[in-house]
Amino acid sequence: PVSILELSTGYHFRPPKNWINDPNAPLYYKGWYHLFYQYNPKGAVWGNIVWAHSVSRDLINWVALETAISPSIESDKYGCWSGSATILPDGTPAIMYTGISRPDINYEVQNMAFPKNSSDPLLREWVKPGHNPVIVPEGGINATQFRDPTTAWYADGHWRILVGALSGASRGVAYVYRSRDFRRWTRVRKPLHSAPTGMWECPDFYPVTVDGRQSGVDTSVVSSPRVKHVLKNSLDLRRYDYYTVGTYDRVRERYVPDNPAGDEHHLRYDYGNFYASKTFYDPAKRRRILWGWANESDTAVDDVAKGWAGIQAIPRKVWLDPSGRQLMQWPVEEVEALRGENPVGLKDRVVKRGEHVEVTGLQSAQADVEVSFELPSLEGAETLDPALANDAQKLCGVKGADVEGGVGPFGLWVLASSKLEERTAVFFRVFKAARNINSTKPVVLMCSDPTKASLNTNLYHPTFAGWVDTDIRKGKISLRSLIDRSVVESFGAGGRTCILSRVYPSLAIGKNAHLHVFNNGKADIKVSQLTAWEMKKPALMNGA
Ligand code: DQQ
Repeated sequence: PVSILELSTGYHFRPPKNWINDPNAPLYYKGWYHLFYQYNPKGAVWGNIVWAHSVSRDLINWVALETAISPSIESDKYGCWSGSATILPDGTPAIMYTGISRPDINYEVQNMAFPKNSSDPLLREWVKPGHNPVIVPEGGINATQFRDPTTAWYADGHWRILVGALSGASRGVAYVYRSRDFRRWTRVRKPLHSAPTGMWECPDFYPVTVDGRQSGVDTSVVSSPRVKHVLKNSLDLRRYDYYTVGTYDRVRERYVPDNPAGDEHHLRYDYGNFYASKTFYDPAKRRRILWGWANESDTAVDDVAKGWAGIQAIPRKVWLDPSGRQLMQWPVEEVEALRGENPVGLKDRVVKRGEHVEVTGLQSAQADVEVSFELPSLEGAETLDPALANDAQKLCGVKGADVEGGVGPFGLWVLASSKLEERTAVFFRVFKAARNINSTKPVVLMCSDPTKASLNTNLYHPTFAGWVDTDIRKGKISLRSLIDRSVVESFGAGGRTCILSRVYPSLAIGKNAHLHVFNNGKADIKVSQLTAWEMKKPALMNGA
Protein backbone atom coordinates (compact mmCIF):
# COMPACT_ATOMS: atom_id res chain seq x y z
CA PRO A 1 0.00 0.00 0.00
CA VAL A 2 1.03 3.54 -0.71
CA SER A 3 1.12 6.15 2.00
CA ILE A 4 -1.52 8.82 2.23
CA LEU A 5 1.27 11.33 1.90
CA GLU A 6 1.56 10.56 -1.77
CA LEU A 7 -2.06 11.41 -2.45
CA SER A 8 -2.50 14.88 -3.69
CA THR A 9 -4.60 16.46 -6.41
CA GLY A 10 -3.68 16.86 -10.06
CA TYR A 11 -5.98 19.61 -11.27
CA HIS A 12 -7.92 20.81 -8.25
CA PHE A 13 -6.57 23.98 -6.72
CA ARG A 14 -4.52 23.26 -3.63
CA PRO A 15 -1.62 24.76 -1.72
CA PRO A 16 1.80 23.17 -2.23
CA LYS A 17 2.10 23.49 1.50
CA ASN A 18 0.10 24.69 4.50
CA TRP A 19 -3.59 25.05 5.26
CA ILE A 20 -6.24 26.73 3.11
CA ASN A 21 -9.93 27.26 3.71
CA ASP A 22 -12.64 29.59 2.39
CA PRO A 23 -12.40 31.11 -1.08
CA ASN A 24 -12.53 34.89 -0.68
CA ALA A 25 -13.41 37.77 -3.00
CA PRO A 26 -13.32 35.95 -6.33
CA LEU A 27 -13.37 38.52 -9.12
CA TYR A 28 -12.47 39.22 -12.74
CA TYR A 29 -10.29 42.21 -13.51
CA LYS A 30 -8.58 43.32 -16.70
CA GLY A 31 -8.37 39.85 -18.20
CA TRP A 32 -7.46 37.99 -15.01
CA TYR A 33 -9.45 35.84 -12.61
CA HIS A 34 -8.48 36.48 -9.02
CA LEU A 35 -8.90 34.06 -6.17
CA PHE A 36 -8.08 34.96 -2.61
CA TYR A 37 -8.39 32.40 0.13
CA GLN A 38 -7.99 31.87 3.84
CA TYR A 39 -4.45 30.65 4.42
CA ASN A 40 -2.19 29.71 7.30
CA PRO A 41 1.36 30.64 6.24
CA LYS A 42 2.74 28.69 9.17
CA GLY A 43 1.30 25.21 8.93
CA ALA A 44 -1.20 22.62 7.74
CA VAL A 45 -3.81 23.32 10.40
CA TRP A 46 -6.18 26.29 10.73
CA GLY A 47 -4.64 29.41 12.33
CA ASN A 48 -2.67 32.65 11.71
CA ILE A 49 -5.16 33.47 8.99
CA VAL A 50 -4.19 35.78 6.11
CA TRP A 51 -5.50 36.22 2.57
CA ALA A 52 -3.40 34.37 0.03
CA HIS A 53 -3.85 35.40 -3.59
CA SER A 54 -3.63 33.55 -6.90
CA VAL A 55 -4.46 34.68 -10.42
CA SER A 56 -5.44 32.92 -13.59
CA ARG A 57 -6.34 33.65 -17.20
CA ASP A 58 -8.51 30.58 -17.55
CA LEU A 59 -9.62 29.38 -14.09
CA ILE A 60 -7.38 26.33 -14.54
CA ASN A 61 -3.77 27.50 -14.56
CA TRP A 62 -2.96 29.49 -11.44
CA VAL A 63 -0.06 31.63 -10.37
CA ALA A 64 0.47 32.42 -6.70
CA LEU A 65 1.18 36.03 -5.82
CA GLU A 66 2.28 37.54 -2.55
CA THR A 67 -0.12 37.61 0.39
CA ALA A 68 -2.83 40.18 -0.34
CA ILE A 69 -4.17 40.97 3.12
CA SER A 70 -2.54 40.20 6.43
CA PRO A 71 -2.81 41.61 9.94
CA SER A 72 -1.41 45.15 9.96
CA ILE A 73 -3.90 47.43 11.68
CA GLU A 74 -5.65 47.49 15.05
CA SER A 75 -8.86 46.16 13.57
CA ASP A 76 -7.36 43.04 11.97
CA LYS A 77 -4.42 42.42 14.23
CA TYR A 78 -5.47 38.88 15.18
CA GLY A 79 -6.71 37.58 11.86
CA CYS A 80 -8.00 38.52 8.43
CA TRP A 81 -11.07 36.37 7.99
CA SER A 82 -13.43 35.90 5.09
CA GLY A 83 -14.89 38.57 2.86
CA SER A 84 -15.86 39.58 -0.65
CA ALA A 85 -15.10 41.95 -3.47
CA THR A 86 -17.33 44.50 -5.16
CA ILE A 87 -16.51 46.09 -8.50
CA LEU A 88 -17.18 49.82 -8.05
CA PRO A 89 -18.73 51.97 -10.80
CA ASP A 90 -15.29 53.15 -11.93
CA GLY A 91 -14.34 49.53 -12.53
CA THR A 92 -11.98 49.07 -9.57
CA PRO A 93 -12.56 46.42 -6.94
CA ALA A 94 -13.04 47.02 -3.23
CA ILE A 95 -12.68 44.28 -0.64
CA MET A 96 -14.59 44.00 2.61
CA TYR A 97 -13.45 41.41 5.11
CA THR A 98 -13.70 40.48 8.75
CA GLY A 99 -10.90 41.47 11.09
CA ILE A 100 -10.27 39.94 14.49
CA SER A 101 -9.41 42.85 16.74
CA ARG A 102 -8.82 41.32 20.15
CA PRO A 103 -6.35 38.71 21.39
CA ASP A 104 -8.61 37.21 24.03
CA ILE A 105 -11.79 36.54 22.05
CA ASN A 106 -12.73 36.46 18.36
CA TYR A 107 -14.03 40.02 18.40
CA GLU A 108 -15.18 40.56 14.82
CA VAL A 109 -15.31 43.84 12.91
CA GLN A 110 -15.60 44.57 9.20
CA ASN A 111 -12.78 46.26 7.29
CA MET A 112 -12.07 47.49 3.79
CA ALA A 113 -9.11 47.29 1.47
CA PHE A 114 -8.46 48.82 -1.95
CA PRO A 115 -5.89 48.15 -4.66
CA LYS A 116 -2.81 50.30 -4.23
CA ASN A 117 -2.46 50.57 -7.98
CA SER A 118 -5.60 49.92 -9.99
CA SER A 119 -3.65 49.91 -13.25
CA ASP A 120 -2.00 46.65 -12.14
CA PRO A 121 -4.18 43.87 -13.57
CA LEU A 122 -2.72 41.51 -10.99
CA LEU A 123 -3.83 43.72 -8.07
CA ARG A 124 -0.74 42.71 -6.13
CA GLU A 125 -0.91 45.25 -3.36
CA TRP A 126 -3.83 46.16 -1.17
CA VAL A 127 -4.10 49.14 1.14
CA LYS A 128 -6.39 49.60 4.09
CA PRO A 129 -7.91 53.07 4.47
CA GLY A 130 -7.48 54.84 7.79
CA HIS A 131 -11.20 54.81 8.54
CA ASN A 132 -11.20 51.06 9.31
CA PRO A 133 -13.01 49.33 10.83
CA VAL A 134 -16.08 50.41 8.88
CA ILE A 135 -18.56 48.22 10.77
CA VAL A 136 -18.42 47.20 14.41
CA PRO A 137 -20.78 44.92 16.35
CA GLU A 138 -23.21 47.35 17.99
CA GLY A 139 -26.81 47.27 19.05
CA GLY A 140 -26.86 43.90 20.76
CA ILE A 141 -24.94 42.00 18.10
CA ASN A 142 -22.90 39.05 19.34
CA ALA A 143 -19.38 40.26 18.54
CA THR A 144 -17.88 36.78 18.30
CA GLN A 145 -20.43 35.63 15.70
CA PHE A 146 -20.51 38.49 13.23
CA ARG A 147 -18.57 38.04 10.03
CA ASP A 148 -18.03 37.41 6.32
CA PRO A 149 -19.37 40.49 4.47
CA THR A 150 -20.83 39.80 1.01
CA THR A 151 -20.33 41.47 -2.34
CA ALA A 152 -22.29 44.75 -2.29
CA TRP A 153 -25.21 45.49 -4.58
CA TYR A 154 -26.41 48.92 -5.57
CA ALA A 155 -29.94 50.24 -5.98
CA ASP A 156 -31.82 53.49 -5.34
CA GLY A 157 -28.75 55.44 -4.27
CA HIS A 158 -27.53 52.89 -1.73
CA TRP A 159 -25.00 50.13 -1.54
CA ARG A 160 -25.95 47.14 0.56
CA ILE A 161 -24.00 44.24 1.98
CA LEU A 162 -24.89 41.35 4.25
CA VAL A 163 -22.96 40.26 7.31
CA GLY A 164 -23.55 36.78 8.74
CA ALA A 165 -24.39 36.49 12.42
CA LEU A 166 -25.86 34.49 15.23
CA SER A 167 -28.70 35.89 17.28
CA GLY A 168 -29.41 34.32 20.66
CA ALA A 169 -28.37 30.71 20.98
CA SER A 170 -29.37 29.42 17.59
CA ARG A 171 -30.73 31.92 15.11
CA GLY A 172 -28.72 32.39 11.91
CA VAL A 173 -29.05 35.97 10.71
CA ALA A 174 -28.05 38.00 7.65
CA TYR A 175 -27.85 41.67 8.63
CA VAL A 176 -28.09 44.34 5.95
CA TYR A 177 -25.77 47.34 6.07
CA ARG A 178 -26.33 50.27 3.74
CA SER A 179 -24.06 53.03 2.51
CA ARG A 180 -24.34 55.93 0.10
CA ASP A 181 -20.58 56.40 -0.27
CA PHE A 182 -19.16 52.90 0.29
CA ARG A 183 -17.49 54.26 3.39
CA ARG A 184 -20.03 54.90 6.15
CA TRP A 185 -22.28 51.91 6.70
CA THR A 186 -25.43 51.76 8.80
CA ARG A 187 -27.40 48.72 9.77
CA VAL A 188 -30.97 48.21 8.66
CA ARG A 189 -32.84 47.36 11.84
CA LYS A 190 -34.48 44.17 10.62
CA PRO A 191 -32.25 41.55 9.05
CA LEU A 192 -32.69 40.52 5.42
CA HIS A 193 -33.58 37.06 6.65
CA SER A 194 -32.99 34.67 9.55
CA ALA A 195 -33.74 31.07 10.51
CA PRO A 196 -33.26 28.77 13.51
CA THR A 197 -30.30 26.95 12.00
CA GLY A 198 -27.32 28.11 14.05
CA MET A 199 -24.70 30.63 12.90
CA TRP A 200 -24.75 31.76 9.26
CA GLU A 201 -21.21 31.93 7.99
CA CYS A 202 -20.25 33.28 4.58
CA PRO A 203 -23.68 34.43 3.37
CA ASP A 204 -24.01 34.97 -0.37
CA PHE A 205 -26.91 36.80 -2.02
CA TYR A 206 -27.32 37.20 -5.75
CA PRO A 207 -29.79 37.41 -8.61
CA VAL A 208 -30.42 34.61 -11.11
CA THR A 209 -32.42 34.97 -14.31
CA VAL A 210 -35.73 33.20 -14.68
CA ASP A 211 -35.51 32.81 -18.45
CA GLY A 212 -34.01 29.34 -18.21
CA ARG A 213 -30.80 30.47 -19.84
CA GLN A 214 -27.48 29.68 -18.29
CA SER A 215 -26.17 33.23 -18.31
CA GLY A 216 -25.60 35.13 -15.09
CA VAL A 217 -26.16 38.73 -14.10
CA ASP A 218 -24.27 41.25 -12.02
CA THR A 219 -25.06 41.32 -8.29
CA SER A 220 -26.60 44.79 -8.62
CA VAL A 221 -29.32 43.61 -11.01
CA VAL A 222 -32.05 43.60 -8.39
CA SER A 223 -35.18 45.11 -9.80
CA SER A 224 -35.86 43.29 -13.04
CA PRO A 225 -38.93 41.04 -13.13
CA ARG A 226 -36.64 38.62 -14.91
CA VAL A 227 -34.67 37.77 -11.78
CA LYS A 228 -35.15 35.83 -8.61
CA HIS A 229 -32.67 35.82 -5.74
CA VAL A 230 -30.62 33.14 -4.09
CA LEU A 231 -29.60 33.33 -0.44
CA LYS A 232 -26.86 30.92 0.59
CA ASN A 233 -25.58 30.37 4.09
CA SER A 234 -22.84 28.16 5.44
CA LEU A 235 -24.07 26.32 8.50
CA ASP A 236 -21.32 26.32 11.08
CA LEU A 237 -23.05 23.59 13.09
CA ARG A 238 -23.56 21.19 10.20
CA ARG A 239 -20.67 22.24 7.99
CA TYR A 240 -22.55 22.54 4.76
CA ASP A 241 -23.81 25.24 2.43
CA TYR A 242 -27.54 25.51 1.89
CA TYR A 243 -29.60 27.87 -0.19
CA THR A 244 -33.10 28.97 -0.95
CA VAL A 245 -34.55 30.64 -4.03
CA GLY A 246 -36.84 33.58 -3.39
CA THR A 247 -37.73 37.21 -3.81
CA TYR A 248 -35.84 40.28 -2.69
CA ASP A 249 -37.93 43.28 -1.68
CA ARG A 250 -35.47 46.14 -1.84
CA VAL A 251 -37.84 48.67 -0.36
CA ARG A 252 -38.38 46.69 2.81
CA GLU A 253 -34.87 45.17 2.59
CA ARG A 254 -36.30 41.72 3.10
CA TYR A 255 -35.87 38.40 1.39
CA VAL A 256 -38.67 35.83 1.24
CA PRO A 257 -37.93 32.25 0.13
CA ASP A 258 -40.42 30.91 -2.41
CA ASN A 259 -40.87 27.76 -0.38
CA PRO A 260 -42.00 28.76 3.12
CA ALA A 261 -40.31 25.65 4.52
CA GLY A 262 -37.17 26.37 2.52
CA ASP A 263 -34.94 27.10 5.48
CA GLU A 264 -35.92 23.85 7.10
CA HIS A 265 -36.11 21.44 4.15
CA HIS A 266 -33.39 23.10 2.24
CA LEU A 267 -31.35 22.47 -0.83
CA ARG A 268 -27.61 22.23 -0.73
CA TYR A 269 -25.09 23.26 -3.34
CA ASP A 270 -23.35 20.01 -2.68
CA TYR A 271 -24.28 17.06 -0.48
CA GLY A 272 -20.65 16.21 0.21
CA ASN A 273 -17.61 18.09 1.39
CA PHE A 274 -18.11 21.66 0.18
CA TYR A 275 -18.18 24.69 2.46
CA ALA A 276 -17.87 28.46 2.82
CA SER A 277 -18.53 28.91 -0.88
CA LYS A 278 -18.91 32.14 -2.75
CA THR A 279 -20.09 33.20 -6.20
CA PHE A 280 -19.06 36.07 -8.45
CA TYR A 281 -20.29 37.43 -11.75
CA ASP A 282 -17.86 36.88 -14.61
CA PRO A 283 -18.44 39.69 -17.11
CA ALA A 284 -16.07 38.10 -19.64
CA LYS A 285 -18.36 35.13 -20.19
CA ARG A 286 -21.53 36.53 -18.61
CA ARG A 287 -21.91 33.74 -16.14
CA ARG A 288 -22.03 33.33 -12.38
CA ILE A 289 -19.27 31.17 -10.97
CA LEU A 290 -19.27 29.33 -7.66
CA TRP A 291 -16.12 28.57 -5.68
CA GLY A 292 -16.22 26.24 -2.66
CA TRP A 293 -13.71 24.84 -0.22
CA ALA A 294 -13.33 21.08 0.33
CA ASN A 295 -11.49 20.22 3.49
CA GLU A 296 -9.49 17.05 3.94
CA SER A 297 -11.23 14.09 5.51
CA ASP A 298 -8.06 12.38 6.64
CA THR A 299 -6.69 13.12 10.10
CA ALA A 300 -5.00 16.32 11.25
CA VAL A 301 -1.92 14.21 11.96
CA ASP A 302 -1.88 13.14 8.29
CA ASP A 303 -2.30 16.75 7.20
CA VAL A 304 0.67 17.84 9.24
CA ALA A 305 2.68 14.95 7.85
CA LYS A 306 1.81 15.73 4.27
CA GLY A 307 2.34 19.43 4.92
CA TRP A 308 -0.85 20.78 3.37
CA ALA A 309 -4.61 20.67 3.81
CA GLY A 310 -7.65 21.88 1.87
CA ILE A 311 -8.52 22.28 -1.79
CA GLN A 312 -10.93 24.37 -3.80
CA ALA A 313 -13.58 22.54 -5.82
CA ILE A 314 -13.48 23.05 -9.58
CA PRO A 315 -15.27 26.36 -10.16
CA ARG A 316 -18.87 25.77 -11.22
CA LYS A 317 -21.19 27.77 -13.39
CA VAL A 318 -24.52 28.25 -11.57
CA TRP A 319 -27.90 29.16 -12.98
CA LEU A 320 -31.56 28.74 -12.12
CA ASP A 321 -33.29 25.62 -13.37
CA PRO A 322 -36.25 26.46 -15.66
CA SER A 323 -38.56 25.04 -12.96
CA GLY A 324 -37.37 27.87 -10.71
CA ARG A 325 -37.14 25.42 -7.83
CA GLN A 326 -33.41 24.95 -7.69
CA LEU A 327 -30.02 25.86 -9.08
CA MET A 328 -28.06 23.96 -11.66
CA GLN A 329 -24.27 23.64 -11.43
CA TRP A 330 -21.70 22.54 -13.96
CA PRO A 331 -17.90 22.62 -13.99
CA VAL A 332 -16.70 25.68 -15.92
CA GLU A 333 -16.10 24.76 -19.55
CA GLU A 334 -12.41 25.67 -19.23
CA VAL A 335 -11.75 22.44 -17.33
CA GLU A 336 -12.43 20.53 -20.56
CA ALA A 337 -9.15 21.87 -21.93
CA LEU A 338 -7.43 19.42 -19.60
CA ARG A 339 -9.08 16.41 -21.23
CA GLY A 340 -6.57 14.13 -22.93
CA GLU A 341 -6.77 13.40 -26.62
CA ASN A 342 -7.88 9.79 -26.57
CA PRO A 343 -11.06 9.35 -24.62
CA VAL A 344 -12.33 5.82 -24.12
CA GLY A 345 -15.90 4.77 -23.68
CA LEU A 346 -18.82 2.43 -23.85
CA LYS A 347 -21.86 2.62 -26.04
CA ASP A 348 -25.22 0.90 -25.71
CA ARG A 349 -23.87 -1.51 -23.17
CA VAL A 350 -26.43 -3.36 -21.05
CA VAL A 351 -25.29 -3.91 -17.47
CA LYS A 352 -27.21 -6.73 -15.87
CA ARG A 353 -28.15 -7.44 -12.30
CA GLY A 354 -25.01 -7.72 -10.20
CA GLU A 355 -22.72 -7.06 -13.14
CA HIS A 356 -19.85 -4.63 -13.38
CA VAL A 357 -18.04 -3.51 -16.49
CA GLU A 358 -14.54 -2.14 -16.41
CA VAL A 359 -13.71 0.89 -18.54
CA THR A 360 -10.18 0.23 -19.72
CA GLY A 361 -7.58 2.06 -21.74
CA LEU A 362 -7.08 5.05 -19.54
CA GLN A 363 -5.32 6.04 -16.38
CA SER A 364 -8.37 6.85 -14.32
CA ALA A 365 -6.86 8.25 -11.11
CA GLN A 366 -7.14 11.64 -12.78
CA ALA A 367 -10.07 11.62 -15.14
CA ASP A 368 -13.31 13.20 -16.29
CA VAL A 369 -16.14 10.71 -16.87
CA GLU A 370 -19.49 11.45 -18.43
CA VAL A 371 -22.10 8.73 -18.59
CA SER A 372 -25.75 8.52 -19.60
CA PHE A 373 -27.89 5.69 -18.34
CA GLU A 374 -31.13 4.31 -19.72
CA LEU A 375 -33.56 2.50 -17.50
CA PRO A 376 -35.68 0.15 -19.57
CA SER A 377 -38.19 -0.35 -16.79
CA LEU A 378 -39.02 1.18 -13.42
CA GLU A 379 -41.42 -1.61 -12.54
CA GLY A 380 -39.22 -3.17 -9.92
CA ALA A 381 -38.32 0.01 -8.04
CA GLU A 382 -38.30 -0.33 -4.28
CA THR A 383 -40.88 1.41 -2.16
CA LEU A 384 -39.47 4.31 -0.22
CA ASP A 385 -39.56 3.78 3.51
CA PRO A 386 -41.56 6.80 4.74
CA ALA A 387 -39.38 6.94 7.84
CA LEU A 388 -36.37 7.68 5.65
CA ALA A 389 -38.11 9.78 3.02
CA ASN A 390 -36.80 12.97 4.58
CA ASP A 391 -33.23 11.94 5.08
CA ALA A 392 -31.29 11.09 1.94
CA GLN A 393 -28.02 10.66 3.77
CA LYS A 394 -29.43 8.25 6.29
CA LEU A 395 -31.20 6.31 3.56
CA CYS A 396 -27.96 5.98 1.67
CA GLY A 397 -26.17 4.91 4.82
CA VAL A 398 -28.68 2.07 5.15
CA LYS A 399 -28.85 1.29 1.44
CA GLY A 400 -25.26 1.65 0.35
CA ALA A 401 -23.76 0.68 -2.99
CA ASP A 402 -23.67 -3.04 -2.17
CA VAL A 403 -27.25 -3.40 -0.96
CA GLU A 404 -29.25 -4.85 -3.82
CA GLY A 405 -32.26 -2.82 -4.88
CA GLY A 406 -34.95 -2.92 -7.54
CA VAL A 407 -33.79 -0.18 -9.90
CA GLY A 408 -30.28 0.61 -8.79
CA PRO A 409 -27.98 1.07 -7.12
CA PHE A 410 -26.22 1.65 -10.42
CA GLY A 411 -23.39 4.00 -11.26
CA LEU A 412 -19.62 4.19 -11.17
CA TRP A 413 -16.95 2.64 -9.07
CA VAL A 414 -14.08 5.07 -9.22
CA LEU A 415 -10.60 4.87 -7.74
CA ALA A 416 -11.03 1.10 -7.57
CA SER A 417 -8.11 -1.20 -6.86
CA SER A 418 -7.47 -4.12 -9.20
CA LYS A 419 -9.17 -6.62 -6.93
CA LEU A 420 -11.84 -4.11 -5.92
CA GLU A 421 -10.91 -4.16 -2.26
CA GLU A 422 -10.94 -0.40 -2.60
CA ARG A 423 -13.55 1.55 -4.53
CA THR A 424 -15.67 4.65 -4.18
CA ALA A 425 -19.21 4.22 -5.48
CA VAL A 426 -21.13 7.11 -7.02
CA PHE A 427 -24.61 5.98 -7.91
CA PHE A 428 -28.35 6.39 -8.23
CA ARG A 429 -31.20 4.41 -6.76
CA VAL A 430 -34.82 4.75 -7.77
CA PHE A 431 -37.79 4.41 -5.43
CA LYS A 432 -41.52 4.30 -6.02
CA ALA A 433 -43.10 7.42 -4.62
CA ALA A 434 -43.77 7.05 -0.95
CA ARG A 435 -47.44 6.84 -0.07
CA ASN A 436 -47.20 9.83 2.20
CA ILE A 437 -45.91 11.99 -0.64
CA ASN A 438 -48.50 13.62 -2.82
CA SER A 439 -47.02 12.59 -6.14
CA THR A 440 -46.73 9.56 -8.35
CA LYS A 441 -43.29 10.58 -9.50
CA PRO A 442 -40.63 8.04 -8.58
CA VAL A 443 -37.94 9.37 -6.28
CA VAL A 444 -34.27 9.36 -7.27
CA LEU A 445 -31.48 9.22 -4.74
CA MET A 446 -27.87 10.06 -5.59
CA CYS A 447 -25.11 8.80 -3.31
CA SER A 448 -21.41 8.83 -2.92
CA ASP A 449 -20.41 5.82 -0.86
CA PRO A 450 -16.78 5.83 0.18
CA THR A 451 -17.10 3.20 2.89
CA LYS A 452 -14.78 0.98 0.83
CA ALA A 453 -12.63 3.80 -0.53
CA SER A 454 -9.54 2.86 1.43
CA LEU A 455 -8.02 -0.01 3.33
CA ASN A 456 -6.70 2.62 5.68
CA THR A 457 -9.21 2.41 8.51
CA ASN A 458 -8.08 5.54 10.26
CA LEU A 459 -10.27 7.78 8.09
CA TYR A 460 -13.55 9.62 8.25
CA HIS A 461 -15.65 8.16 5.46
CA PRO A 462 -19.20 9.42 5.61
CA THR A 463 -21.68 8.38 2.94
CA PHE A 464 -23.12 11.46 1.26
CA ALA A 465 -26.45 11.68 -0.52
CA GLY A 466 -29.08 13.98 -1.96
CA TRP A 467 -32.35 13.68 -3.88
CA VAL A 468 -32.38 14.36 -7.59
CA ASP A 469 -35.33 16.47 -8.75
CA THR A 470 -35.77 14.82 -12.15
CA ASP A 471 -38.58 12.95 -13.86
CA ILE A 472 -37.04 9.51 -14.13
CA ARG A 473 -40.15 8.19 -15.90
CA LYS A 474 -38.44 9.34 -19.09
CA GLY A 475 -36.00 6.53 -18.34
CA LYS A 476 -32.80 8.55 -18.52
CA ILE A 477 -30.27 9.99 -16.14
CA SER A 478 -26.71 11.23 -16.48
CA LEU A 479 -23.69 11.41 -14.23
CA ARG A 480 -20.38 13.21 -14.50
CA SER A 481 -17.47 12.62 -12.14
CA LEU A 482 -14.28 14.62 -11.93
CA ILE A 483 -11.83 12.17 -10.42
CA ASP A 484 -8.62 13.62 -9.09
CA ARG A 485 -6.58 11.24 -6.92
CA SER A 486 -8.12 12.22 -3.59
CA VAL A 487 -11.20 13.99 -4.99
CA VAL A 488 -14.38 12.63 -6.51
CA GLU A 489 -16.58 15.53 -7.57
CA SER A 490 -19.84 14.35 -9.10
CA PHE A 491 -22.72 16.02 -10.91
CA GLY A 492 -25.99 14.12 -11.20
CA ALA A 493 -28.59 14.74 -13.92
CA GLY A 494 -26.73 17.57 -15.60
CA GLY A 495 -25.88 19.34 -12.34
CA ARG A 496 -29.11 19.05 -10.34
CA THR A 497 -27.43 17.29 -7.46
CA CYS A 498 -23.72 17.52 -6.70
CA ILE A 499 -21.52 15.56 -4.30
CA LEU A 500 -17.84 16.11 -3.62
CA SER A 501 -16.00 13.46 -1.61
CA ARG A 502 -12.41 13.35 -0.41
CA VAL A 503 -11.04 9.83 -0.39
CA TYR A 504 -7.62 8.41 0.33
CA PRO A 505 -7.11 5.06 -1.35
CA SER A 506 -4.04 3.08 -0.38
CA LEU A 507 -3.98 0.79 -3.44
CA ALA A 508 -6.03 2.56 -6.10
CA ILE A 509 -3.36 5.10 -6.87
CA GLY A 510 -1.85 6.19 -10.17
CA LYS A 511 -1.85 3.34 -12.69
CA ASN A 512 -3.46 1.07 -10.13
CA ALA A 513 -6.73 2.98 -10.13
CA HIS A 514 -9.59 1.45 -12.10
CA LEU A 515 -12.98 2.59 -13.30
CA HIS A 516 -16.11 0.45 -13.57
CA VAL A 517 -19.79 0.78 -14.23
CA PHE A 518 -21.76 -1.31 -11.76
CA ASN A 519 -25.33 -2.36 -11.31
CA ASN A 520 -26.47 -3.84 -8.02
CA GLY A 521 -30.15 -3.54 -8.83
CA LYS A 522 -32.40 -6.36 -10.00
CA ALA A 523 -33.37 -4.50 -13.17
CA ASP A 524 -30.97 -4.26 -16.09
CA ILE A 525 -29.76 -0.83 -17.00
CA LYS A 526 -28.11 0.38 -20.14
CA VAL A 527 -25.15 2.69 -20.55
CA SER A 528 -26.22 4.53 -23.67
CA GLN A 529 -22.93 6.41 -23.71
CA LEU A 530 -19.90 6.66 -21.49
CA THR A 531 -16.89 8.82 -22.28
CA ALA A 532 -13.84 8.99 -20.05
CA TRP A 533 -10.89 11.28 -20.51
CA GLU A 534 -7.61 11.27 -18.68
CA MET A 535 -7.09 14.70 -17.25
CA LYS A 536 -3.82 16.52 -17.76
CA LYS A 537 -2.16 18.47 -15.05
CA PRO A 538 -2.40 22.22 -15.67
CA ALA A 539 0.93 23.73 -16.69
CA LEU A 540 0.74 26.13 -13.77
CA MET A 541 -0.94 25.09 -10.59
CA ASN A 542 0.32 27.02 -7.71
CA GLY A 543 -1.49 27.84 -4.57
CA ALA A 544 0.32 30.08 -2.14
N1 DQQ B 1 -13.82 30.70 7.99
C1 DQQ B 1 -13.35 32.05 8.24
C2 DQQ B 1 -14.52 32.77 8.80
C3 DQQ B 1 -15.67 32.01 8.28
C4 DQQ B 1 -15.19 30.59 8.38
C5 DQQ B 1 -12.15 32.00 9.13
C6 DQQ B 1 -15.94 29.64 7.49
O1 DQQ B 1 -14.53 34.14 8.40
O2 DQQ B 1 -16.84 32.26 9.00
O3 DQQ B 1 -11.07 31.33 8.52
O4 DQQ B 1 -15.18 28.51 7.18
